[in-house]
Amino acid sequence: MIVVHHLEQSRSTRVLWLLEELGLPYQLVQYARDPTTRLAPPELKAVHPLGKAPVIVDDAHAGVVAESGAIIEYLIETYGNGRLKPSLGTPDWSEYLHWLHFAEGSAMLPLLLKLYTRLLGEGGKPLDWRIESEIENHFSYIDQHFVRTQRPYLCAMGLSGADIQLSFVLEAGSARGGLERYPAASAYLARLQALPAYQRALERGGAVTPSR
Ligand SMILES: N[C@@H](CCC(=O)N[C@@H](CS)C(=O)NCC(=O)O)C(=O)O
Repeated sequence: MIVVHHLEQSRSTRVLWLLEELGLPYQLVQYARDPTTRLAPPELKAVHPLGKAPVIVDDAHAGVVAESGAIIEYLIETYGNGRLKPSLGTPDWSEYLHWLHFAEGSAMLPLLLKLYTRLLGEGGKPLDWRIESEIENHFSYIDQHFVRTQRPYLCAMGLSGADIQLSFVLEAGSARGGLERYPAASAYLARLQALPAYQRALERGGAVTPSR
């Protein structure tokens, strides 16, 4: 059985959601964050040297897989039977790849920079304008995608692994406040949150972000 190493209030909820969408059984190993630093506990380093979540262990095939985008691709390719991804070589497929990689490769960076520079207090202020303008850049890009395409999900085919991967960016945006400035992106997040498999992932793994 697939084992999911899940850190509370984190990106790893995406993996639970995907497994729920695919209807695959999985064993959940839960980790609590350090209450002061919010970092993962050292036990996660025994699973993967980076000590971060998510990590899965699938002894039937790959063994240990870390990095949420890789895990999503791995699970869809191994167990999806064509579900949750567009057909190879189509324009929808290249869009799928774009969004799948955009989430961690581009959109998370300014959010993380904001998190860290806030800890610097006044010292972080000179960077604020650039970080805020990059957050605006990425969120309006997502918002405008939905305005332009009028699609319910990122790809023309419907719900895909890219939506699951991008969901955490919007959850993080909602947790910091201000997501309502992007109405199409906000409505998209609400659509994702209403999906039954998403709800089941929350029931098993708890909230995605701390309550505001
Ligand atoms: N790009 C990686 C990021 C992994 C990551 O930073 N995970 C966070 C959870 S949201 C974590 O484990 N943080 C705790 C720590 O760094 O100690 C992925 O998408 O899997």
